[in-house]
Amino acid sequence: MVSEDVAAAPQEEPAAKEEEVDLATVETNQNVEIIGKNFEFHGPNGEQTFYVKAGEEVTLSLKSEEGVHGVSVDGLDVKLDKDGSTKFTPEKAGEYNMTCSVFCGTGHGDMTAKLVVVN
Ligand SMILES: [Cu+2]
Repeated sequence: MVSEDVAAAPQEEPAAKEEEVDLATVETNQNVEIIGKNFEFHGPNGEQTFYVKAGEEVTLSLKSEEGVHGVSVDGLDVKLDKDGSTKFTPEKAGEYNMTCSVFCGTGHGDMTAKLVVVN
């Protein structure tokens, strides 16, 4: 049933871009679990965007499965310099970049994830 005539069907692309998320109804999870690898961050389900509610405590945790990494949330005073967890309460809705806070090698700059705080 696989025909080369049927070129890429774009509607079945895996969710590489998450632009169509409705922030009013998006599912949030105050438990942000990040897995660090050489060289990427992702959640338990492969996600790289994490949605949390403003004004409620968030637990951010990092577990490095490969390499040694840290996580820093740009624009919020939140940082993990090694595996472990920390708690914070984001007050303002918005998008925050999470980057690796430990220089871990050639792919260090690729280690990003996004924290989206919704009201
Ligand atoms: Cu890193």
